Amino acid sequence: MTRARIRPTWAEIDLDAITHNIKAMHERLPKKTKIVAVVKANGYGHGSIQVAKKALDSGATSLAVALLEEALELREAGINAPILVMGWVPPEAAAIAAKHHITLTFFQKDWLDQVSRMEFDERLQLHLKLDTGMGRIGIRSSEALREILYALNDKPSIYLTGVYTHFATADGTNLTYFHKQKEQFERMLSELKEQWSGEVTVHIGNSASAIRLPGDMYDFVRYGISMYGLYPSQPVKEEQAINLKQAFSLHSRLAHVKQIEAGDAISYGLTYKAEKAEWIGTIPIGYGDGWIRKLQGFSVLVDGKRMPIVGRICMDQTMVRLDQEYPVGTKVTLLGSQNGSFINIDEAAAYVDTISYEIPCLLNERIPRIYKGG
Ligand code: PMH
Repeated sequence: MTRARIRPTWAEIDLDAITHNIKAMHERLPKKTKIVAVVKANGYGHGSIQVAKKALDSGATSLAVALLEEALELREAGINAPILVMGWVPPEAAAIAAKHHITLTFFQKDWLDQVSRMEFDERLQLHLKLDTGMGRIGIRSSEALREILYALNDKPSIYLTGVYTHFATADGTNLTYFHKQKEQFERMLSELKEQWSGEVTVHIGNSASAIRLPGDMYDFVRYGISMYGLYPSQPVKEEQAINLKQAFSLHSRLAHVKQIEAGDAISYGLTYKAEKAEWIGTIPIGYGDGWIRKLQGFSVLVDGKRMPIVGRICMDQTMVRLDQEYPVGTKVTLLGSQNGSFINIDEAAAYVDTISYEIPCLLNERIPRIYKGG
């Protein structure tokens, strides 16, 4: 049963911003380099199905996720585009992937041995992951590469369609390690080509590397954070190589407005005390929604003006100091724009000492996503 939307707290996803951000990346990339829309973790909290559909309509040619479950959700929504699962999938689940034409990532010989003994109706497509310095998953040595390529020979139920790596520092100020990783990838790729005659697609870039070195991206870029209109880091933002539009905004409405007296305190622990008579608004959002307690002291927009969050953020409610009385039901914008003012997700992320990626991911399914555009 889909439940009626009752609570006045919602996230708005501007799908036209997704189109804008894909076009902005396309303009930088050479014609041969395609875009894979990364929609893992529910499309970085934006909604994987809606974003995937819009991304494909806007020029992305395929999708990438972290889990097989996420790929199946996209298939169940009727999406037929190629999907790559970038994380480790238990070998027993390979048949499900084959059945739904979902490409899996592999990098372990034992995994390959187990999967290659299975029979599938459709051949299972595989991308080989090379660990060139991220230290997470992937083949790390020439010996391991040789061994796994040898094991791939004459396997009728599977085939290698791609090879890729991931950078650990593409968004930083010092790119020495990035270039080291890139050289290591080039070395391993040429070894692969010596030992493997089949056609493979090659992809190495996330948003940061694609923005910075669009000409070096081989066949695909795995476009994640910047497709959502967020910069991978402050240094990349400051380089101003690409103009992005934030797709995600977060809104609510004042549920209660009251005047308090000098000396009155607000919320658990009484961490905020009014120095004079003040108007306080209560917003129905809290850490149970992923609006985390560390945001105490950050601002929200009411009437296009910044109002500070006062007192502890509770599980379901947050209080703000208002500059005047406002009626119950007045719109509050917690992230995004209102009447010409804007609260950037980067700013919220910096305030709680994290990265922009984490903010929409944290805002959970208690907050309905409303789609605009497309
Ligand atoms: N490729 C892989 C393998 C990834 O893990 C990610 C993001 C991307 C591409 C897209 O990167 P971008 O969003 O910077 O464009 N993965 C993660 C992660 O695991 N934690 O934060 C981002």
